[in-house]
Amino acid sequence: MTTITLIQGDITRQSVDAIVNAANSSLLGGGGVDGAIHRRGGPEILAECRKLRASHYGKGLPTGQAIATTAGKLDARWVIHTVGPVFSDTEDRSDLLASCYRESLRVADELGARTVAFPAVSTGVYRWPMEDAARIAMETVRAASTRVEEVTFVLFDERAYEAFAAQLS
Ligand code: AR6
Repeated sequence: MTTITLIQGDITRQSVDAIVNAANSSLLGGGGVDGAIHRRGGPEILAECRKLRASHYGKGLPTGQAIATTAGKLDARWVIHTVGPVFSDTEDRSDLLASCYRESLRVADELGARTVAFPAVSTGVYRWPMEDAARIAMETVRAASTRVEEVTFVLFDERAYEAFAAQLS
């Protein structure tokens, strides 16, 4: 069984085996949680992202997939970078969002990570409605078969925290 914990806060401050980054397919950084992770983690993470891009993801990391780098100066062993879908009013991309959580946990298992922190993937720049994103995140993590012992959702503000908390009951 995986324990699910919710906290309101900054994911770059978490002490866990792996921190998940809501990246974009370029793997070259951006704003939001991605910017915060690279800022606090230092240039080592970006250097590794560049190498992975050159060796495996010349066209970018596809949406819904996940890859790992070391975590630089963060208090974690790894950063797992996943690419969430941009929300669409006309197309159901829920499977891609669920895939971010599933694939991140699969990578975590490969690494041997036991504690993993997730942000609310796609709910910022990518505009996914928070309540729906919370439902998909929780359902997917609950249904996952993984050796990860604790998943912590690190929600940046109260609205996000409340949306995830509503899914617990
Ligand atoms: N800790 C935890 N959550 C955070 C933090 C933080 N330090 N900072 C922001 N959030 P976003 P996306 C929340 O935009 O929607 C980037 O430019 C934020 O409030 O970071 O998947 C990438 O490079 C929101 O709820 O990611 C991509 O281009 C959630 O994290 C694009 O944004 C996700 O917001 C990805 O967009």
